[in-house]
Parts: sequence; C-alpha cells; structure tokens
Amino acid sequence: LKQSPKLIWFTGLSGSGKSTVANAVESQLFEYGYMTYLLDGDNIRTGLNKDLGFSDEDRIENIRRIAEVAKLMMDAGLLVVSAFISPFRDERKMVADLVGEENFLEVFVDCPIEVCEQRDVKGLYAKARKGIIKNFTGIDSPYEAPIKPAVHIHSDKEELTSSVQKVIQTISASISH
Ligand code: GGZ
Repeated sequence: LKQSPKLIWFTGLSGSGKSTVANAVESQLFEYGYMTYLLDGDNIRTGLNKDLGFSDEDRIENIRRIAEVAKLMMDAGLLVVSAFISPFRDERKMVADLVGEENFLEVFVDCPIEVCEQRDVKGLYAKARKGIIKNFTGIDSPYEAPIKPAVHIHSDKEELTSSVQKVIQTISASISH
C-alpha cells in the first residue's frame, strides 16, 4: 500500500469560503479513492478544543493541537484537509515544521474583507462591529496573509469548481513527486 500523507491547510478570513472549498476538495479526493479526513471548527472547536476562545493565545493553542491531531492522522496514512482561519504566519510555519514542509500544502482562500462582511452569513461581522464579539479576525484581531501559498484562491472572483481543480492539481503534483 502506497502512503502519501499530506496536510492540505486552508487559511483565510471568516466567510472567505475556506470550508466550502475544503469540503469540495475532500469529497473529490475521497472519490479518487484516497483515505481523507476534514478537520474544521465543527469537529474540533466543539470537542477537543471547546475550552479555547479567540484570544491570540487560544488561537495559537487551537492551531497547535490541530497540527498534532493532523500529524497522527497522517501517520495513519490519511490525506488531511483542514479549514481554520489560522491568522498567524508563525503558527502556520510551526504546523509545516511539525508535519514536514514537504507534506504541507498551504491554500490561501483570499477574499476582501468587504466581501466577507457583506455576505456575513452568520451575522458575526455585524456583531463584531457592534462590539458584541471581541477579537474578531479582520476587525479587531489581525490576519496575516500567506506570502507564498502553494495555492492562492480568489474566492470572490473564481468559480468553486476551478478553485477545487487548482487545489487538486497541486496535491496530485506533490504526491507524484
Ligand atoms: C474569528 C470567530 C470569532 C472571532 C467566533 N474571530 O465563519 P465561522 O465563524 O464559521 O468561522 C469562524 C470560526 C473561527 O475559528 P477558527 O478555529 O478557524 O479560528 S482560529 O484559526 O483563528 O483559531 C467564526 C467563528 O469561529 N468565530 N468568534 N472572534 N472567528
């Protein structure tokens, strides 16, 4: 059995479309016959990390634990897809170092904050503007965009299918090398 563990790490603002693209990528990989797992807020922040909030310190611990979980899943031979804001460059570097740079693919889901705020699917930006939610990424908490991501998606301008294709192509290339 050939194993090619990878961690496909999505990063971007709340409402940028990370989860949408990550879900579609994971489904596609699964269809191709890969053993996959998708880590996101729904299965991590409600369980393992439910003790963590959104201070800088808690976000760093959030990412650290996710990286360790991803590493275990990679040891089991899975292609792991993750979708977290992961706003800090240093922590994303820490993840890459932990799982091995050659196994880490950073996908930047780039969307202007104005567009994310306009969409405001969950009404969180409105709450952040009113000060009901504090430390909201892009409002009163920083987001450090990747400088050289493996894949750069402009989710406000691209079709979902073409974003998915770009990610899949990059994964395929990194597996066959
Ligand atoms: C950012 C927040 C916050 C604050 C709650 N800042 O759009 P969502 O709702 O579904 O995704 C966001 C999610 C971010 O969790 P992550 O684990 O990805 O963040 S990090 O990597 O920074 O640890 C948002 C919701 O949680 N949310 N409060 N203050 N997003």
